[in-house]
Amino acid sequence: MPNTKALKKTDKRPFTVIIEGNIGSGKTTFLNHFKKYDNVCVLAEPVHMWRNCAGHNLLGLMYEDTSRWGFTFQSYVQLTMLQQHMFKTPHPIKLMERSIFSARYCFVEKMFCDGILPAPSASVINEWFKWITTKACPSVDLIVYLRTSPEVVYQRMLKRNREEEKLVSLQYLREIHEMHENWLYHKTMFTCPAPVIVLNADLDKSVIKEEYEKYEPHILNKIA
Ligand code: DGT
Repeated sequence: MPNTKALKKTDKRPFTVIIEGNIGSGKTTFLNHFKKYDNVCVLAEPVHMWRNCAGHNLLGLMYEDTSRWGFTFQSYVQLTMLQQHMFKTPHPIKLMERSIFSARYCFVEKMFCDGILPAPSASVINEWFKWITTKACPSVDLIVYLRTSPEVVYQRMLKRNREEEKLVSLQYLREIHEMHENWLYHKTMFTCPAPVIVLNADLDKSVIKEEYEKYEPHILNKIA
């Protein structure tokens, strides 16, 4: 006779939180803060996979020539994000860095609006996105928006000096900021798949811990 109580416990999907924000907004630092909790599964963004897809650095190619590689990159981002959404964990709380939603609503949308991603390519990504989000149902319970100013994240990006990001301008960060703002703050673009809490992520590393702790109960005390 199977232990139904135990089965139910492990079958239950975790309370899922996606951490969103501009490039350099501190998503990794936020996730690292929660690693100390035994009941939290922390999933970092698969940047290492984007940098090495069977030996190809898709992130680098996308920045070098977005018209040529944008579709390829976004297709792979969508796959790796789906893998993260589908990742099963026995932990009752799951934190994810970014999501299939920000990939579609911020990055793909921007490429399409800029005319960099041609309409037929955008349609293919969108059809996959619609199918995935309706049929595979990547459930999200809460969105943490790490809100920053583009000037602050630009300085952080320069400081961390990631090779592929040498081509990223302040203007690009301003535009990506606007996409996040319209989606998660003003809520004028697309729907939010879950309630949003907004943190001041401009704060310096030395004091940001207090900001995290202020919002910790929203994550730790709510189990789906
Ligand atoms: P953090 O911890 O907030 O500093 O996070 P980052 O900046 O390491 O992580 P993220 O996701 O903002 O960006 C990693 C790199 O990948 C960055 O150069 C932006 C890029 N990226 C992430 N997702 C997408 C996407 O869907 N499309 C495009 N074009 N770029 C993306």
